[in-house]
Amino acid sequence: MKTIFSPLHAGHSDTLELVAGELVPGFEKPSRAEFIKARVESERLGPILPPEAHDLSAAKRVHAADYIDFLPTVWSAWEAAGHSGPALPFVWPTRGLRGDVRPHATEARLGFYSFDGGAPFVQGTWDAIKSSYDVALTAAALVNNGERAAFALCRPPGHHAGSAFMGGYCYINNAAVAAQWFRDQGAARVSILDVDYHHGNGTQEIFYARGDVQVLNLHCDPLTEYPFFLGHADERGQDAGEGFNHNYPMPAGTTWERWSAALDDACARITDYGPDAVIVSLGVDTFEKDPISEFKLKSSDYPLIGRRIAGLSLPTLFVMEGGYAVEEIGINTVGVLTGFEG
Ligand code: Q9C
Ligand code: ZN
Repeated sequence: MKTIFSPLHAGHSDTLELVAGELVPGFEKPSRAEFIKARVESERLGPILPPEAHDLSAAKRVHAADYIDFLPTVWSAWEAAGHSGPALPFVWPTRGLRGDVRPHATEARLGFYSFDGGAPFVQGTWDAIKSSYDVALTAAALVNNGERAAFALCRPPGHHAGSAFMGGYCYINNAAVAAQWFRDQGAARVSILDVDYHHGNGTQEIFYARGDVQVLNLHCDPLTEYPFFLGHADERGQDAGEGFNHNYPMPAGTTWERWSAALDDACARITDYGPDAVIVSLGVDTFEKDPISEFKLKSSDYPLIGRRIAGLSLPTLFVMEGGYAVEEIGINTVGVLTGFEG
């Protein structure tokens, strides 16, 4: 299959994140994408092509326009305020505070448009976000034009980004953008299968009241794992979306046996739903050696994921999400893709 990749991801670098009271180098770093690209090449998965530039209208189909318009302004406003290190929020309009005021200070605007402090901005962040969005749409177009599958090597990832919030290394929800784009091209129904270790809270929020995009999430139980405040088993969708959201929270320590049973159940639900296309939010932070995760999947399990997804016999778009064991991220990610190709 073809891979879409942009080198502009690399400008989103030297970020910081808060871990246990200390600011440390961000886990979501450029080498992730470079290791994946190198493995695509060494495994001869197929051609690696650059994205085509898109305007932001497809982003505004799933995100609030004011949120999308804010993102390109962050770094220059942060610099103009006299800062040089990564831009991070530290205040949020939580319960009991005013959600209707619009402060002018950049740190406050960052808090208004985020659910955590996990989406830092540096000089190259906007160009990376935009390139990741272009990568997703370009790969989606390949599938829409008849390719059986395509790989959007997106960086930064997207599944924690909601209609008007960033967080968890995510800014634009690339998988959600692609799902809506398929709908706008004439697909009646689309399924999003999120296999990242963390619950795709942004994706769920975007489609929660819709029946035309089915969302299935396999992840670590948010009672004990990030993002905590969404992703529980009783969240089934609302209004027109009732019954079209499915969460599979699993405990820390989960291995292939339990994880694959959830995958089988999710795949059966996709078949029952009968979508025109499936989008896989492909995180490989389920890996046993992932530095921030607690699942125990092995490298030999990843081709089996691809094989099971291929069994759906649907046009399939793979969109890169998480995975932080950089030495093995290429092996595991491309393992899914080669397993899919059989
Ligand atoms: N320092 C994705 O996988 N919390 N995002 C990390 C460990 C944030 C993960 C805590 C995890 C975000 C796309
Ligand atoms: Zn993740």
